[in-house]
Amino acid sequence: MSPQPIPVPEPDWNAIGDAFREARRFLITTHVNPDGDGLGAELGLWAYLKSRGKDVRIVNPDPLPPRYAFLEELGHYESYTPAEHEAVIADRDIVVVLDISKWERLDGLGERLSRSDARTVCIDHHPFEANGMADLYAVDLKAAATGQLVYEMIRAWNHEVDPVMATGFYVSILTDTGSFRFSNSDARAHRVAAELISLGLDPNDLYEKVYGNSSLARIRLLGEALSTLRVELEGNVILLVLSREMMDRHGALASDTEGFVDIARTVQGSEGVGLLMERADGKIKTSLRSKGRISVNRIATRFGGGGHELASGATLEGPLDEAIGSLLAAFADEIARHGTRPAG
Ligand SMILES: [Mn+2]
Repeated sequence: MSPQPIPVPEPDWNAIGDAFREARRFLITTHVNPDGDGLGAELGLWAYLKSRGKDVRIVNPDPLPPRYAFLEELGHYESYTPAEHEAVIADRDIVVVLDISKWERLDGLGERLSRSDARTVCIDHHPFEANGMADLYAVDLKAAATGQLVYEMIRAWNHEVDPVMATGFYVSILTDTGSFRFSNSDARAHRVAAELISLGLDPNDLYEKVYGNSSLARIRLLGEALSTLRVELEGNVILLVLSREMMDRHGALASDTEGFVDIARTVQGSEGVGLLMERADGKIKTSLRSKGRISVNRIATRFGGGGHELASGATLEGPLDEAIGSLLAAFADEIARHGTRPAG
């Protein structure tokens, strides 16, 4: 028997507006390995709350990836350490969790926040699991980015969007749509982007800051990853495998691998793509993509991860060879669910 679908809590901006009005001290956070959407949504919400005279801190499980260092000129991002943040967390009225709806994806910070007395508001566009994380949810699976939802929230309150907020929201949409290429690049995402541009934002400048700024290590690692990519399951699955040795030899950071999986996804004829990266702690970070027929969210969920139907991720136990085997077995099951394509 398949489980009953869980009703998705649609955004009730009035309820969130009431909660925000009453509160003074805010903490904003997003998932581990923060991406452009989480970080952009945080910046926009941070700038909005500041403009309302609120005491607001962005505290994340991980530091800002170097690619997004330019956001630091606009907002202030903190990386969680228990000693430094205990007092901050203890006096918060509201915790706003962006781009994720489960504490597990916030590591130790999530564990601490789950014991906080603060009200929790979750704004997200990932498949929803009713897990009681938040007091108030705004989940919209059709939103291209969480930053787009935060923008729509602020506009629903008839508040002006200033250049800092606009930058955050645009970075959210730009990165979560893969520069307006993915299936979520709908009219609504373009409309919001157009509104942000009409506020004076420079799309080329932001594109260059996010994508035109690769470290040499990233490009060299990409070259090696592409020349060693593996074609598996009769051509249905492409794997990019990044061993610790490769990462270290190129001096690459985990954040340098962002987007590699989307390049591999362009290979014709495959159903899905997986990137496996061996972390310093021996665990294997994976990013998964589907070309449309299979659900990589279902695969990621098997390993305690998640995401969207066509783009997901999870962290697997090492060693690398075993993780490759487990992932391929999960891909094989998922492909079998949908039947194989006719040959030729
Ligand atoms: Mn997102």
